[in-house]
Amino acid sequence: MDKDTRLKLAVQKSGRLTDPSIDLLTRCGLKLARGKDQLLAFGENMPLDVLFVRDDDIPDLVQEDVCDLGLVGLNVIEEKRLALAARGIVASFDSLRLLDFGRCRLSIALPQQSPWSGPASLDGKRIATTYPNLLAQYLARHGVRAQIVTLSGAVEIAPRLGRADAICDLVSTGSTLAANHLVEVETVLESHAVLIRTPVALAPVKTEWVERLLMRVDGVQQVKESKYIMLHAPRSALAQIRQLLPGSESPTIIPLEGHPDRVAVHAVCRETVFWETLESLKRAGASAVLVLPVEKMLA
Ligand code: PRT
Ligand code: ZN
Repeated sequence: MDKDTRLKLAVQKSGRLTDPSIDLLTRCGLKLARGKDQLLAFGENMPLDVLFVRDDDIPDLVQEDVCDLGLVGLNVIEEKRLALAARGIVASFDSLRLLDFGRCRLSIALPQQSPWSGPASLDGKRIATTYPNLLAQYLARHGVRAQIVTLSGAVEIAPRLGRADAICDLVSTGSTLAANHLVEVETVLESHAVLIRTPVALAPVKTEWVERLLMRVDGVQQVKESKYIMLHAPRSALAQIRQLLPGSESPTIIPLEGHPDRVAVHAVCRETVFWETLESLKRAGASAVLVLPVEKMLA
């Protein structure tokens, strides 16, 4: 019965995606009661429970319909999709939303002294990775014949140990590569976290909650950079000021009592508001400029 009324969402138990995933759900209004075993957290104010697992298990849980939804890296999903395809199975998870966390890239990197003149330089080489399927796809796309050395971790030390000539691994800041004297030469996949769901039809009450959750996710992602700007300006400078407001739709223009030539302008800006923008606004004649954070937004 419960399975028909409560959504189950898989989230990484402990890793890079855990905190931003919980943060997103909290911003979407979910209050979680975490039980003693901490594997399953009960949603107190939504019919949505969270299952904490290893990120690699998330596509399977959605594929096998144990969970309706999952928050996981695109790298994990795409690797899984290819692994299933190799076994003649069509992956059954749909990406619902790209999320603005977990950003990284799956890249090819070589020891500093290795020559590089494009993918053909990998011909006949051994490449260590934990993403054999994505790497194989990349090599095939470039017509390169190389040996894939599949490891379960510590890929970055494989060249030093003499186990590989190159690696294909996740990179975010690049400091791990630098510390291991490796140079990033090609991007195989740009990645970020995604919200996935089972393609299996859900009970109406669950579908409704998926839609509500998506609307809230969109709202949360939109407000991250958004600011509410209030300022006073000469009527004559309005056109210029509107152009200066980053990513804003039609602002609200309010007359100022006793100042027929000046107005108050209120606008939501969907892009970062830099000091430079405020300085330009001031030069255009704006005064009393206030920049406020936006907490929630519903289009
Ligand atoms: O235990 P579990 O299997 O759940 O966790 P895990 O160890 O497999 O995953 P975890 O927590 O390391 O990463 C989870 C997801 O975060 C990945 O699948 C990616 O989608 C995303 N992500 C974002 C990253 C990175 N950034 C990242 N930098 N995953 C791994 N890294 C590694 C990188 O390979 C390097 O070894 O972190 C190290 C530091 O990177 P630099 O470039 O900042 O030095
Ligand atoms: Zn993992």
